[in-house]
Amino acid sequence: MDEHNHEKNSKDEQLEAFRVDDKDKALTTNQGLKMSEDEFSLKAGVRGPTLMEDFHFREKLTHFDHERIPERVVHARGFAVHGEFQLYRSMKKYTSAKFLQDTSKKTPVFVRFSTVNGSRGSADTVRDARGFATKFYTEEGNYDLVANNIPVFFIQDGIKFPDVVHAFKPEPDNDIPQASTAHDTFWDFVANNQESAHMIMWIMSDRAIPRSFRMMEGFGVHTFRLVNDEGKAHFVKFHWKPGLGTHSLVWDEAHKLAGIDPDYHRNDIWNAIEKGFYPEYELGVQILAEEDEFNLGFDILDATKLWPEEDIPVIPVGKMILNRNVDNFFAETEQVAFHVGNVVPGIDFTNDPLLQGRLFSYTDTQLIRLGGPNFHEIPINRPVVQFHNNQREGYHRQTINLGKVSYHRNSLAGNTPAPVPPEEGGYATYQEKVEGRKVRARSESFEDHFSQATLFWNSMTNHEKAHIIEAFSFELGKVKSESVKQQVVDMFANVSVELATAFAVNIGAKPPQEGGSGVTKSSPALSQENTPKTAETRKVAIILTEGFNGPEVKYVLKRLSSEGIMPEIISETIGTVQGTNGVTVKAQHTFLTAKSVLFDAVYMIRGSRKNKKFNKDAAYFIDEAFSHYKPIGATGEGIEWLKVNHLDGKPGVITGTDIAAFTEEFVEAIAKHRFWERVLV
Ligand code: HDD
Repeated sequence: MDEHNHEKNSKDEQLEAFRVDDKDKALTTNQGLKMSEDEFSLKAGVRGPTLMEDFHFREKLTHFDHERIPERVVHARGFAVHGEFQLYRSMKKYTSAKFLQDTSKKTPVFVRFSTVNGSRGSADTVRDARGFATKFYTEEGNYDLVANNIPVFFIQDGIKFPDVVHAFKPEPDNDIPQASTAHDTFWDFVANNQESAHMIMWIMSDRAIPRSFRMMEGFGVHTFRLVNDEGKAHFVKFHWKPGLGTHSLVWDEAHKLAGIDPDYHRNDIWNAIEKGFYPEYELGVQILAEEDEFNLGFDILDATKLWPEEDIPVIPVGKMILNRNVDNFFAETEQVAFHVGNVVPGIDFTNDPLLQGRLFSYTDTQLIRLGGPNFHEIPINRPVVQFHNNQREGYHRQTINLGKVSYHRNSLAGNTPAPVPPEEGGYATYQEKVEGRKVRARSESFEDHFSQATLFWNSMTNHEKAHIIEAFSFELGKVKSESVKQQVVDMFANVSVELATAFAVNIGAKPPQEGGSGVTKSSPALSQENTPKTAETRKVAIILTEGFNGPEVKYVLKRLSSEGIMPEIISETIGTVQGTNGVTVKAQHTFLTAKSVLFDAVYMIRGSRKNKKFNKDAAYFIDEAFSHYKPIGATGEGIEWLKVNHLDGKPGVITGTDIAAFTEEFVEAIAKHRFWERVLV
């Protein structure tokens, strides 16, 4: 898809002014001086010493030496894309935010997805929460929804953020392990900070190994406030729901992908957008009247709690479409600066102590990361509306503010820039009544750490439960301290005795005698089994060699493409492969470049009788796909193949001689994604 087909939105137009195309241009220094030589430093004699005078050498090397900026202290590894948001129902009843009132407007957005724990160069598919940060460039200034793909958090108070991050980052003596929480300090933190129980259940679940950024939910986590034109407030939780549904990898697959394609999620979304498969997410809100603040059975200011969707439905209000990749990773993705405190009139905060901690941290971190107080002037961070105030100077200031006045109140500039009354769109903080004594303490209403962790467990299907047990067993299996392992078993006995017993046995700890939180309720919305499933954009590996059945393959490829499925062909060599009836196809891969974990399904057409290595690799490929529960299809000689490899007749293995019927069944299987019942075969 050619990005230039897009109509430029206001953000894109603004960015255009900063784009530079160096192609076909003369090489100059940063001072604009054309240079006649760029490969050799200036020397006294061709074998002599390099001269201090060489300004070109000095400039080139100095700039290079300063190319890196500090990576984000968390969410260092990320990937961002541009898009647009459009409302389908006005939220005027609840909020004066213009971008949530006008259904005819498209608001430009920039979204950065990230892992939390790993360094900038770490792998995409590690077990972790994912960041899902959206900057809305609204007509009233930037609004940032800095969300995660998990609706709750590890801790309840921002003052503990450095502790949880220190515990889950690599251990400080040897900087091991990278991008993994499978180590002693993390689990020691968990066992000794039991408010983490609910979030840990999510982290041990399939949610922490998403199949794609395109297939993740997003959650604002905190309870925020919406305030309408009359000044009336409602509590709100924000949700993003992906059009393709919420889907995951399996752990073995995620592990292998980390080596085979550390950029797996980057490639996935970049390629989808380049091919015109634009990811879509619906914005949803859960609304709670102020009068109901204390009626939910938990404290809505506690960030370890979600509002079950069956109790408070998620109202869909608009759609975000991501339709353009960045031009430059550093300029855009690396330099974008999000802040939970970037709000517009009609959106306000609550006293959630985690949210309050965040309100401090985000500006502070940009100051060190982006090197000064003017990071809002970097093109990707600029609002699409003008900004005017009396802030001046500082590193890298770009704006040339005119006149003598840079203070308020003044008479020389008619007391401008002037504050704007709320009726005319000026931001006014919601006048919440507060009273209390100054205390450092946890509210009693924040003390239940296990009920919702059990709710989550109760809501899982059998295979989801099995994955959680496997994840605990893996992570704690890597923990060296016997005491920490036992503490974690004892802690999670409060969530579910069944769960704690299962992983205690696997890790050689003592299973609990009793426990449970007494919660029997479940919330179907928490299980990924209840999310939409589709064959669209799933990747299918097509295995064939010379002499394949031309008409059949042509038919199947056409039908798969019409469903938005993305087939890629694997053969003995890359390039043209000749089939019967004059049909040729182009193979993109050999088994050297294609591994089964890179695909969602396999279609086996023909192996090679001559090439033993090819046959062996194909068998390994299909066997691995089978063990990851993926749909497998075969026609013609492929059917014999599956028989030899004892896979025919198994769940999700589709074969057929009637090619039309086979194709329909195979497409259906692809839309099912995984055949969990294979655990039993
Ligand atoms: Fe945070 C980055 C999301 C709690 C402090 N956070 C960051 C990013 C996301 C989140 C998505 C990456 C933004 C980007 O792509 O540039 N953070 C969350 C969510 C939280 C949360 C959903 C809990 C509800 N964060 C949290 C707390 C604190 C921080 C409690 C500190 C008190 N977060 C930061 C930070 C980061 C950050 C240190 C690092 C890089 C940055 O801000 O720009 O300020």
